[in-house]
Amino acid sequence: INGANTESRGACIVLEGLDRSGKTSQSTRLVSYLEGLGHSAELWRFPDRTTSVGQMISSYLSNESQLDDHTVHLLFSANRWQKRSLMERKLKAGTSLIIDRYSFSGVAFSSAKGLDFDWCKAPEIGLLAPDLVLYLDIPPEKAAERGGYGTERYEKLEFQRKVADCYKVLQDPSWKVVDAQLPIEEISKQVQEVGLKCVEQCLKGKQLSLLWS
Ligand code: DGP
Ligand code: NA
Ligand code: NA
Repeated sequence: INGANTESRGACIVLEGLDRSGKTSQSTRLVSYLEGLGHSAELWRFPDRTTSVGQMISSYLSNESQLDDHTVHLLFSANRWQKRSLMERKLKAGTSLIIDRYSFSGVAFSSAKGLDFDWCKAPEIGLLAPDLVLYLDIPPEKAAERGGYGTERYEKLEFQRKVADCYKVLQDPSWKVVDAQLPIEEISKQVQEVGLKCVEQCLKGKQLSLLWS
């Protein structure tokens, strides 16, 4: 990426996991922790339901509209592309982005429906690659027990089992897998430790890269 070489920058940290795995609380906590240490950090989430594309996604998820699976996949991807340049600007300006779901959700949820894996990855090519992926690992059955699912389209045990299998295919050794069944404070501790290490590497000028790398 142009001009990124040894500039100090913010870290791009993505949290992934099944619905009800605790991503949202852990992302929020990580942002507070980093800010408490004096780092600039923002909480982001995908889908970003505030954009025009995000509103289409939102109405699909709440079953207010029906869309072909491929179409939905491309909308989720477009929703990330809508934010790409802002992401790059923020990171280069030194703000770390803690992101609740990203392209890995895109591939896991769509390939769980039976769409071709490589076809699912294709529209994500060229988006910024995260510096760290934190995977909150929870058995689908346990996630389902957590206060029950909401009424959104994907919040069904049978489907979440498939998503879990797809995440396993996507996982690589660079991911940090955290046991999401540990006490919340223990999870936070682990998340903070690797999160801070990642932020420090980026401050030292770790290069930004692109998906899929
Ligand atoms: P959330 O706002 O994190 O609860 O996400 C809403 C739902 O959408 C959740 O079940 C995960 C799913 N999801 C998130 N990103 C994508 C994506 O890129 N593609 C597909 N198909 N589903 C996604
Ligand atoms: Na959800
Ligand atoms: Na969530």
